[in-house]
Amino acid sequence: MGIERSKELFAKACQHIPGGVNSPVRACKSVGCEPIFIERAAGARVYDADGNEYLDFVCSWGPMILGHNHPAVVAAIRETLEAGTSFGAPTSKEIELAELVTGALPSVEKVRFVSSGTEATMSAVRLARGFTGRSKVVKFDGCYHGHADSFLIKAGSGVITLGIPGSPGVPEDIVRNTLSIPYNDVDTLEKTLRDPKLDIACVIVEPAAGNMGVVPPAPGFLEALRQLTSELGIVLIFDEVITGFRLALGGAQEYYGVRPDLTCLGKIIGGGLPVGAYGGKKEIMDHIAPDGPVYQAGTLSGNPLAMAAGAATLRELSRPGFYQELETKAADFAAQLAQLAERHLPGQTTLNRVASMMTTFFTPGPVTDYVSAMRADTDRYAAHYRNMRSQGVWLAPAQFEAAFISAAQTEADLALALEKTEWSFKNLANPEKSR
Ligand code: KE4
Repeated sequence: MGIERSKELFAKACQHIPGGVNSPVRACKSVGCEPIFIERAAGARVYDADGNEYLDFVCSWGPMILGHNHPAVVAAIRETLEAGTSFGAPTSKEIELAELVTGALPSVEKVRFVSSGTEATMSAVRLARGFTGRSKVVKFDGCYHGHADSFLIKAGSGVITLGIPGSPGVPEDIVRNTLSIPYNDVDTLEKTLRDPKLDIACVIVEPAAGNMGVVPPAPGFLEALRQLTSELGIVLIFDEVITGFRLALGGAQEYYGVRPDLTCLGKIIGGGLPVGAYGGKKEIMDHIAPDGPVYQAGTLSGNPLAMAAGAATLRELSRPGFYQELETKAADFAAQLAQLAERHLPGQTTLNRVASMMTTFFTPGPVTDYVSAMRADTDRYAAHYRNMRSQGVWLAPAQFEAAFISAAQTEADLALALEKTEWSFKNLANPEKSR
């Protein structure tokens, strides 16, 4: 499994691109190895620049729920490409994807397409502020909503944390309007939202968290969030960039039966091309330019190729039985994975799963929020990542991410992944013995 060509490419990339990558996590810094450069992908597999084959559980960080190069998606892109790539004018392709999104998500009466999840969440927060005339945004420790300034604040230390910049370049007066509180903590949530000194415009939440590793909402958490924000006239934003069309055709809001005021989408709705979206109640969305005064725009928003890829993907996801089949595969895989962990690393791991997204935390657990997730042994995760990649199984290069099951992975693929996992767990348990 030599990766010499990837190493050469990485060295070259580092001369021209910060860190040699266009998104930090791809540099594999937290798993102590160099990144592999992917040359092509098909179905459940990716192939690196040295010709090595990997069973893919990264799924491009979520979008590739159908697997790579699904024939229907490729055909839709090819057909659209023949007619041109970008016009800077409306096309019927945007209506097609908008109808699929609003048809799947009853809470989304109107939707605006953008080109990334960050654009979606950034715009949704601006809209909530414009609609309410208030300024404060409440988020949750461990939840990630993209890299817009107002989201890059240090995670709280378990209490209400007024925005402390989480990155250089983010001015204090920007993040002063963002509060971060613990996920799944209804008491702190209620105290914060009812604080008369805080003019809160919105709460933004990952309805099932994926960015501290997978952390499900505690029973009653989303319901309390919905009840409090409705009572207090606060806009509830579900950031469904990961969970949208992942947990169910109707996303987390269908899966958990809680409807937000605004929803942010990305990843899957682009079918592998750059798409983000935000949408929700008509009375709120009608505040967006050109109908209303809240400004948001984008040169490549609604790009026809991306719309076609997204629409082809959602049509496949709409097939009866799709999510049931995915759930059966994911549940069976997770059950066997947990058994292997208990056998070889007893009491040392926690497996959190929500539908077809899951994380093995190397900590006894339970993992229910940011503080408990941070107890994970990231060195052990790094060793597991390197083990699995050496065996041709490609996991997320960071403990605090999700592994994704795709429709393209077969029973045989998942059995192979479990076999390699058992080898790795044995190696982690007895590093000397299984060199
Ligand atoms: P993008 O701007 O990366 O398209 O989306 C930002 C975003 C917003 N909301 C949620 C819940 C997200 O998970 C993301 C992006 N997810 C990360 C991985 N967890 C993308 C991977 C990366 O940063 O390279």
